[in-house]
Amino acid sequence: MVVNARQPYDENNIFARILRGEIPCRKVHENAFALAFHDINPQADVHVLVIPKGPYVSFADFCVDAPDALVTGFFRTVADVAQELGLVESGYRLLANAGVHAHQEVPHFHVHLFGGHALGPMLV
Ligand code: DGP
Repeated sequence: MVVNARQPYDENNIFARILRGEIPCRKVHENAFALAFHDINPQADVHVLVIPKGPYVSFADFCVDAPDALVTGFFRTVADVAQELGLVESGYRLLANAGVHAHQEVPHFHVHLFGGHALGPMLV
């Protein structure tokens, strides 16, 4: 099932449930803005998801609807997580799937953080 960018926020989506502590995750970092945890189906040696603490389906929803402090705090947290995981010197990749064409599966905005080895070129 992929996400239609115009769908309303589903309070029972899997990441909402992880945020509420109803489903366990391998936590990497948590603060007032975001939660970072390992992807259940890693596509790289390091594959971490960073999700904002708020009801946003897509990247667009987040950028338009979230308060400035949350947008800033979220993206600073992504950078902090990359630093804490030791990825900054070697490099890493950020990716956010948005909507049907990008095959977004979980209807809670999230950033994928990939690293830990030399990554292949971006394929579309
Ligand atoms: P996307 O296609 O961008 O919506 O990717 C969703 C990612 O979420 C996918 O890489 C697998 C991951 N995922 C799905 N369910 C769970 C879960 O219950 N726990 C964790 N840790 N990751 C999950």
